Amino acid sequence: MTDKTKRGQLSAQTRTIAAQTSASGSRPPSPDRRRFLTGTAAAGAAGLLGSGGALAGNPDNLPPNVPDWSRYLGVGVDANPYGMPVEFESHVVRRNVEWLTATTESSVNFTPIHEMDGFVTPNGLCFERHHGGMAVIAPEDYRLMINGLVDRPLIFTYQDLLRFPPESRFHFLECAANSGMEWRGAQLNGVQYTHGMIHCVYYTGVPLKTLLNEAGIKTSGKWILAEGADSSGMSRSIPLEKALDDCLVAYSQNGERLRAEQGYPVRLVVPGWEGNMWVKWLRRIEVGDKAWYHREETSKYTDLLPDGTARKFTWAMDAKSVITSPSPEKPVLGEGPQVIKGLAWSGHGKIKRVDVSTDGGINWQTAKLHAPVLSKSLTYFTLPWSWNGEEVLLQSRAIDETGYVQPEMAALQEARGVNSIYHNNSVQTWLVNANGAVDNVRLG
Ligand SMILES: Nc1nc2c(c(=O)[nH]1)N[C@H]1C(S)=C(S)[C@@H](COP(=O)(O)O)O[C@H]1N2
Ligand SMILES: [Mo]
Repeated sequence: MTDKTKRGQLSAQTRTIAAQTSASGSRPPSPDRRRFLTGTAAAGAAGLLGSGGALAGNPDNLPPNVPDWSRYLGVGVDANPYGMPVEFESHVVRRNVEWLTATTESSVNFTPIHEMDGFVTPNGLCFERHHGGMAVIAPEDYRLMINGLVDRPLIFTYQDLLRFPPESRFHFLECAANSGMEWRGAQLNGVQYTHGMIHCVYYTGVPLKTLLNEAGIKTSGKWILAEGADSSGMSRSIPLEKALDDCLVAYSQNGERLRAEQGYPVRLVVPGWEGNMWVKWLRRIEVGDKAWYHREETSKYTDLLPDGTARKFTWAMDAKSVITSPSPEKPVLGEGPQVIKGLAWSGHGKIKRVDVSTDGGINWQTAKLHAPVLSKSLTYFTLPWSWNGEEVLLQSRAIDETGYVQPEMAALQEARGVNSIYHNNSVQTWLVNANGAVDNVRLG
């Protein structure tokens, strides 16, 4: 397909998106914002990196005047016993899409990944996915039972768990439904909504293997059932091989105890595998000889193929990436030098390379991967870029250490049809308009 045909198809597509987005409630750029951006783009010619930026501060605070904060003492050390982000960053929050679910108890909100500098998600910004609301459990009321095909059924208290030698690791958690709205066409005009069902934190906990060995697995044991203590009592079957490999029974995230939203006091960490297996408020692990029947698995977290069969046991999340800036929430503020930023990840190991295209996938450049590049973790990438004020189509493509290449949507649809909701890891396209505004579009 030539550049021209791509652009031709795109215009029609972009119009549908604008129409769809107005109904989606996901903040389409308002006419005012577009005007503002156009003005900024013109001003940008005066020098993006110079003083003529978009932020016009209070002249009283700018040189040669001496601002208030340089003349008076600030508040003392005890003003904030638990520190919160500065007031000017109050727009950096989790958001949900009201029409997506009937209630907030069985619902989801989204991580503002366009605001992340680097690969670590701050605890307060980790997206939440609850099936029965958020359970709040006092540590003294917490128990973890291990039963089933074991030599010694055991019950651990919270304090018991803290006595085992811990392990700490960064891992991403991606809901299998992340980007699920986008299977049939561009839907949500924001990277927070298209890709924000993901977070990446530094977990500390006990290797699940340690606890299973304490209980002693009978030779007939082949699977575990992980069960949550929330009102949904969510449970999942996990093959014993994975349970003994790299799973953690985690009590910490980013150096502090888990947030209630993330399953305090204890959650299961299943590195690289889809989010629904990471059981929160973990109360029981049963060892069995086969997978349990889960009602949801006939309708949820499996992919319905064109021939009517379901693609099941698709636990590992395939390699994926997305440009987080520019994005619909991060318009281009002016011509000239700037940086394309994004995130890449793979449930199969480390990210080996990320390619970025500014012409809708015709030419590709290699982005810089920022250290550390860790297995089954988010990886932050950047690519310096200069915008000439014309429409461009931005894409990123991740390649992981197994050699797997993130697919185009066309290839994914050929294999899976359009009836899937889950496991959309296709290449995302952003259209940068001539005024700097950015839209979610589908090519071809
Ligand atoms: N007990 C319990 N565990 C749960 C869920 C739940 O509703 N209850 N939701 C699952 C799903 S579908 C996902 S995607 C992840 C979300 O984890 P988070 O809320 O930390 O983002 O938790 C999983 N574990
Ligand atoms: Mo999920």
